[in-house]
Amino acid sequence: MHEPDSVQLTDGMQSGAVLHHLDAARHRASWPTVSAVIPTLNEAENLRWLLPRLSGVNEIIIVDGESDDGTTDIVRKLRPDAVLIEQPPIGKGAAMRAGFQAATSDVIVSIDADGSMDPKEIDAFVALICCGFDVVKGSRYCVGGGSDDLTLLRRAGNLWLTRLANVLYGVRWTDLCYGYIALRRSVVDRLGLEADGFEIETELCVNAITAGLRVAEVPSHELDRRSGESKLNARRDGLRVLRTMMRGRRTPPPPVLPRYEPGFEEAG
Ligand SMILES: Nc1nc2c(ncn2[C@@H]2O[C@H](COP(=O)(O)OP(=O)(O)OP(=O)(O)O)[C@@H](O)[C@H]2O)c(=O)[nH]1
Ligand SMILES: [Mg+2]
Repeated sequence: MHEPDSVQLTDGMQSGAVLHHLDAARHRASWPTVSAVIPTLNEAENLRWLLPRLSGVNEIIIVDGESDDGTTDIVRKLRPDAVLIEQPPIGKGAAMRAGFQAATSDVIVSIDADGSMDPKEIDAFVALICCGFDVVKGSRYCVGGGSDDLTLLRRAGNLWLTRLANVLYGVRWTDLCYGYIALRRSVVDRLGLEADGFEIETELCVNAITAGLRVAEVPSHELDRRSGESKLNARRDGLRVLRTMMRGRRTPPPPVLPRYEPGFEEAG
């Protein structure tokens, strides 16, 4: 993609339309490359739905936890160009961290393999990164978001944990425990991620705040898991989220670094 050298003024074309044309061309030219990082644990059937819908991303990174349902065979068949990392099933967090380290694009989008996150929403996440945010987190509870999937227990737990995060970190989030998240690859190392389990999403968001990064929410509609079983245990993983939040609050903030400006240069 390149900037147009000139724009032809055709009959009836107003100057406003020319500006719009130029603006659209400039935005197309600066659209970043995107890596999708997908943790998988026995998600073969769901990947049949997800992988063909990821045509808009530049790189697909699958981190598989030794699935025994043919997940890796489906990946090799449907997307032979995908980067496939295999590791023991330590947890979603360990898988996401491995995927982040392997990614090479400007922007990383983490997306579950179970078909609950619609790849059509990726552009909305990336657009906010282009506006200057470092981390863009999906929200099922802001206007325009929703969920077909949350049980009452999970909904109540997430609401309580989100409110606590807002108090502890001085933010006004509407949804804490949701894994549809985009981030600039250049900020990955500043996040200091260590979580192995489902608390990774919380760790990513609260560490972004303590590192002085710019975090935004974007509406997202969570669909039902298409098939297979959830690996999340609301009580056990909720407690891990809580511990992660408390620990993050006690950790002294890192030295203040200059903020990133919009653009996709490497972190210095
Ligand atoms: N590699 C790897 N992936 C995992 C592991 N645990 C979970 N995942 C993946 O992480 C993603 C999220 O897990 P889910 O079980 O869907 O969790 P959830 O979305 O909170 O639960 P549901 O709403 O019931 O689907 C899925 O793509 C899983 O396959 C693991 O130990 N290793
Ligand atoms: Mg899921």
